[in-house]
Amino acid sequence: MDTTILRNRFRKQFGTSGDLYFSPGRINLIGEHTDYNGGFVFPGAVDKGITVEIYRNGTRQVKLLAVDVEKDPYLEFSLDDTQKPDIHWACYIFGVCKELEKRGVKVGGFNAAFSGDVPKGAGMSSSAALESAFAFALNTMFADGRVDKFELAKIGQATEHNYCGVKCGIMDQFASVFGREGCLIRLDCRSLEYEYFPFDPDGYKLVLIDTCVKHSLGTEYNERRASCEKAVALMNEQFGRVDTLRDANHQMLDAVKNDLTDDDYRRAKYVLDEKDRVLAVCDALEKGDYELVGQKMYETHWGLSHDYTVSCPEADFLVETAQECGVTGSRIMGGGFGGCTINLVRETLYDKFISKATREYSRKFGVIPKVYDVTIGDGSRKLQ
Ligand code: GAF
Repeated sequence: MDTTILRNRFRKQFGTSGDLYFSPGRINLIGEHTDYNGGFVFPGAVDKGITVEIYRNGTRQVKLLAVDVEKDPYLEFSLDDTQKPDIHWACYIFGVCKELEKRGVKVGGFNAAFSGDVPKGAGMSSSAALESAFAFALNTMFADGRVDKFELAKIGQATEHNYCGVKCGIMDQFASVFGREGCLIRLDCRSLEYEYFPFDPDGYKLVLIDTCVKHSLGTEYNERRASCEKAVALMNEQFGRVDTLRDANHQMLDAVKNDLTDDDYRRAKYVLDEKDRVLAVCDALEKGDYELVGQKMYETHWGLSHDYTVSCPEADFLVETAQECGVTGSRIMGGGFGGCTINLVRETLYDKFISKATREYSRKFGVIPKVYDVTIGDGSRKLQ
């Protein structure tokens, strides 16, 4: 990302310059809504993210400039405030300060400006990029990097839970902090064991198509999580030792079906199916069987659309178009309700697919979808 504008705005606002930190957004190949169910996910960091310029100001005051925000881009809060700010973007930074303090870090006042190139509301987790950028920077500045990377990811997640109203899992913050260039990460969200998978499928590309339907996670996302928790509680009552859907199987779910609403049942069923799909994709990747990977991506999409009900007509249309074009795999990515589809497409088909998808989408919805070629990049870091 070109930091010229950020640096100029910082200097104009604060009269000096500071250090630069960066954290990325993420993609996810497969394993959607499995993270808060103790399952596996397969994300990677992207080369787009949030850059923060920051320096200590020696007070208890935090002074913030959101360079990309038009309305109310400047805000201050005190580290002694107990109420979170009224402005949504500032809650992420307030939350990160509070969560670091809970873990014993003596955060001091600072001046910061931030800017990003990860599209907001596109399902690439710009919010995790923001949390991780500040968590990484403040940990470096005020704790000499003492807080480990696992805890930095948990700080971002706790910020979402406690200050932003989203009961998310750990995937987005983990991918943002732990990302590695050219690699996807197979993450076990129960144990947090992880493994880097070099991902450079010969003859294929990963491309995102943005429906431009902006989503922000909140009530509907939390309702999905609550459905899973209801199913878990019933199975735990009946069978014991069911802490998350990771501990359950289809037979157990069917045994409690009559005590669940149809929505809750189908949502829990989707998660159990997805759990199996992620493991099948791991095997397929090891064998270089990208056609099978793609088939599983389609299956995930239909599960997300019909059972988990987090898709939208725009994403369904893009996935159907991909299928008609013979694209290897396609599905809605991230929390859902809009944002991007992720597509695994043979290089020879790429141009034909992109032009058909953009043309037909624009004709149907009156909006030209954005296209982002995926480059898998590194995680949180200080820039030189
Ligand atoms: C959002 C959440 F933040 C993640 O934790 C995850 O649940 C994802 O939706 C769905 O897989 O990005």
